[in-house]
This record gives sequence, C-alpha cells and structure tokens, in this order.
Amino acid sequence: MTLKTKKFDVRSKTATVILCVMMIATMSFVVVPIAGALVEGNVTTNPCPPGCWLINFEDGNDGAVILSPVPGLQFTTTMGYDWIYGDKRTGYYNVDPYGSRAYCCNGDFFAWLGIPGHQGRIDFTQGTASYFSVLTSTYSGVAIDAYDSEDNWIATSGWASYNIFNGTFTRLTVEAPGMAYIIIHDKGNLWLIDDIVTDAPDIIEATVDIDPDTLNLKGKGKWITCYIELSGDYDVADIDATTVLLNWDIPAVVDTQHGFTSNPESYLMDHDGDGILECMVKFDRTGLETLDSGGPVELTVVGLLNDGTPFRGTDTIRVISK
Ligand SMILES: [Ca+2]
Ligand SMILES: [Ca+2]
Ligand SMILES: [Ca+2]
Repeated sequence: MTLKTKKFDVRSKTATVILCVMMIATMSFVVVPIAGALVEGNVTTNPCPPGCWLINFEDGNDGAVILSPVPGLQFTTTMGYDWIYGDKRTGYYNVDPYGSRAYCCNGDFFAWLGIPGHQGRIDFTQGTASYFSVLTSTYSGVAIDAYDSEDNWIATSGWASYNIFNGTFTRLTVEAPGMAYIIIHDKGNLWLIDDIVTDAPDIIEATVDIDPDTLNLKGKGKWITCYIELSGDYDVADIDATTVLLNWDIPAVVDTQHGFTSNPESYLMDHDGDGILECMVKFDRTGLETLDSGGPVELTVVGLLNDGTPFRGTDTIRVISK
C-alpha cells in the first residue's frame, strides 16, 4: 500500500518480501549498535523530555521541500531526494481519513521523501544531539541509524514493522552522545514520519569578542564593544540589533544619533580578519557596574535575527575596580 495514491503504481508485495529477506540476510553479517535502541508500537504522541523540542511539520505547504523550520536541524537532500511536506487534506495520500486511510499523521502535515526516496538524512548543524525520536506510520518497516561527525555508525533504533490501518504510530528513538546526523530508511512511498523530538542544539552559536578585555569599573569609558560572528551560513547583516542583550539584561545601543548604529559600514566588519564579517554592537557600560571585580567574568550575548532565529555566544573578560 503506497503512501501517495494518484498516478503511481502500487509496489508489488512480492518485491517487498524479497527485499526484506535480502536485508535480513545482509544485516546478519553486520555488528548492529544497540545504544539507546527503542521501538514502541501503538503510540499516538511523542513525549518531549526536558531539554528537547518538537517539530510537527504543521507550518508546511504540501509538496514543498522541507528546508529548516528551526536552526540546528537540516533536512538534507539524500541520494538526490528531498524531504517533503505532505498535507493529508489534499487527498493525494492514503492518510486517514483520506484515500484508503492506511497511514496516519498527527495534525494535517507529515514528512516524507517523495515516491522514490528510500532514505533521508537529518543533520544537527549547531552541535551534536544525544536524543532523536520520531513517530512513523509504515507499510515497509523503517529504522533510524545515527552517526557521529566522523561517519561512524553509533546507534540504531531498531526496526518499526508494518503498522498501517490501525490509527497509531510506531515510535523510534535513538539515544547516544555525539550524534551528528541520523538517517531514516527504508522503502520509498511506504512510510511517513511526524513529530520529531530531539535535544539537538536549536540556537545559532555565535563567536563573541567583547572589548575591553579588561574592564575597569572605575574607568571613564562609556561603552562595552562587542563583535558578533555567526556560525554556519547565517549572515550578521540579518541581526536585529533591537533584540541584542548582554547578560540577558543590558540592551545594545540602537539610538541612531550614534553613527555606529546607523551605518552598516560602521557596524559590519571583519574585526578578527578571518574572512567572516562580524556585527559590532555597543552596550552602555554602566549596566555592568554590579559585576564582581577581581577575576574573569563570562559574559553572554543573545539576540535574534530578523526572521526570529535566536543566537547566543559568550566571551570572558577580566573585571577590575581601581
Ligand atoms: Ca504533523
Ligand atoms: Ca576581547
Ligand atoms: Ca571575522
């Protein structure tokens, strides 16, 4: 029973059985990692443990490629196939209460790989994950394998078997420290996923350089200067300065009477000379008068890009008072 109902032939059951037998034969020669393996049948929701967050795909458009609904998770094109949103309300799918009603999803949207996509990779771009869980509705069976940043296979969820026509999901979970990406597989057009829950870092890591390196609380300077560089492909020109805070409390100066807030040539620069632009912001140093002096102090800078994506970075300076 294929997932998508129109235009395409139904996959032959015989071929699927042969493929399964071939796979079982192959797997018996492979050492399968079992760290954190978990397969739970007949579930309807994916609980979100502390520190984790959920993607339910409900903000999608039917047929659109899933790019990145959040920072930190990248739905990677795999063997030429993209992750795609499906909207059951279109009636194109055998997803309850449409078509044959074989498959199910939570809400209206799910994720799949299109008719021919057998396996899909999801990368954790802002740091490794230790937990990744997903609900699947499947005819062919499906599994998650997890890999570290050096492509070592470090965990597998185990196999979710045929579970269609019963209105529930099988929940697959991999748990292992240092997961850089996961691959969900197996046969195209014969499974869908919904409700990803993971602890993958979902905030852009920023490199922050705060000057002065030594802050004299009794000095006469007016500003603390901060150079923010973003990881990945994020553009510092997209930083919304009105959202930038030092130590979650002190707002960046945005008054346009200061040239350094109004002219991009003044606030966008490659301060450390590594070829990547930084955004310079300044904070009123009177806001730091309550810091303890005499030792190193870690300062945190947070903010949002214009599209609401959060970033965070820290730097350590010395604080003196003399
Ligand atoms: Ca959904
Ligand atoms: Ca510095
Ligand atoms: Ca730079």
